Amino acid sequence: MNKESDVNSRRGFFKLAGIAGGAVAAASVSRVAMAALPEPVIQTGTDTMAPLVPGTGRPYNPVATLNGWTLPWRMNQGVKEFHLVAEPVVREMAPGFKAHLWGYNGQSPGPTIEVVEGDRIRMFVTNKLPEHTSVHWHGQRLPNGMDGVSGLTQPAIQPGKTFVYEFIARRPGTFMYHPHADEMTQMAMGMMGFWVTHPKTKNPLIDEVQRDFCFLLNAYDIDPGSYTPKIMTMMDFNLWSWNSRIFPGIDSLNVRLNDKVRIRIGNLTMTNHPIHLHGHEFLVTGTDGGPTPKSTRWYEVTTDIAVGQMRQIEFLADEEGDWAFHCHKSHHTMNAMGHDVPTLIGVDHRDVARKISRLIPDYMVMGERGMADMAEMEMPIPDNTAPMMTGQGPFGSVEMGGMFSVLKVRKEQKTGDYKDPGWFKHPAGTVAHEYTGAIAEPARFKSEGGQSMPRANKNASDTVVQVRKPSSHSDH
Ligand SMILES: [Cu+2]
Repeated sequence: MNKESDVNSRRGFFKLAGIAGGAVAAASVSRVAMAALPEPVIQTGTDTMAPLVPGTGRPYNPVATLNGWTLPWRMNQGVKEFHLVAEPVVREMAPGFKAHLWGYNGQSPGPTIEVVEGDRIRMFVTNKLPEHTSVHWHGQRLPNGMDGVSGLTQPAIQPGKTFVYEFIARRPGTFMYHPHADEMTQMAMGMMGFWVTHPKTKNPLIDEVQRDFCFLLNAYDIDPGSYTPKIMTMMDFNLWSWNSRIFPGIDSLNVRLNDKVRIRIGNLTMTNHPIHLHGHEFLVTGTDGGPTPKSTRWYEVTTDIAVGQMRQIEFLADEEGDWAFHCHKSHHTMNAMGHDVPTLIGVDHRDVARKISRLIPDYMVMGERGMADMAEMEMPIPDNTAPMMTGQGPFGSVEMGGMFSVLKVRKEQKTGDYKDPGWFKHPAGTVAHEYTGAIAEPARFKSEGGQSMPRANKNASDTVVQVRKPSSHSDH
């Protein structure tokens, strides 16, 4: 995540700040560019870009977009001009796994838009998709005709056309943008992005923080071995992603010990995601509606983010370590589950699977001792399939995928440095370890206890059931 955007600097159009130095970005615009549309800035890398320190306009503390970037703008007589290009993109969702998506400016999700409360925004949107589109500025106060609902508030932007949206960013907060034209297709294909309006002056409900991250929850249904999402899917997604990346392809969130940290999370999937942080308690300080009143805040370690919602969480990172940060729906920390695959717990199928996969490329089986097997076996999987649960930690496989990352809190992390510090070096004697001493008989539950009333139609014999690992993936 420490690569500078060579695309941006090569063009000399905008420069991103150095990752550690906090150098101020220079914005210079050629005379040709001033006369025409702002040249679109395209980004094809998947690293978390250093926050874009504003070179023009009111100052603010920029956000870091997880495995993403902020779109540079140009100032044109006091108006901030951006150029979004809606287009097909290739997104590497995890190392070795690429998806053919739709997005903006070379990426899905699109770049984060950062402005300041009171800014006048002019947003050029060029449509390079094979069908019409529009952009809805989710959560914004704006003139009705700028709301981006094709058919209702504007004609759709036809392929090859450029539209312009113009409005004032009236209230500070976290917003999203996405098409409001053939949404089912376009959002299932990855068209979405973040928008942050920073406060103009000190706001009693918006604290200053040392780290400010943002990412979108999104989901795809891409068959093993294929490249393009299935757009009709409503329930059976198999790739649960943050900013169209899946663990272990999601960058860690790296902070300095005792940093105040803000994370803005938007949900543009078809289901809710209880997002859970280890080792710290956080407050929900904002929604898409703006900062929450202080009297409504309470500490949590999990917050549910419903469909179409944004939640902004804040905490003091005062515990050193590598803290898991993930969706608490266990199916959402898995990748590329085959649907309708048989449960084969108790069967050693490694050799069988290899043979079958030669005949049926999509064939996958569940692990014989539960799903943890899948992480360690060298399962033959079709080309371009996201590996299942392959995060490798310092102590072995993490057995996770999908919506999972790590909050890394370090004493020696420098202010403003977002680089990955590597694995936590645990102080001696602070890691759970095998116990080899004598073990007393453990206490065990002895009786099921009573009941509130006698049961009618009691069966002649008792029934005992066995819990099986789920064999399908359809009930989430
Ligand atoms: Cu989830």
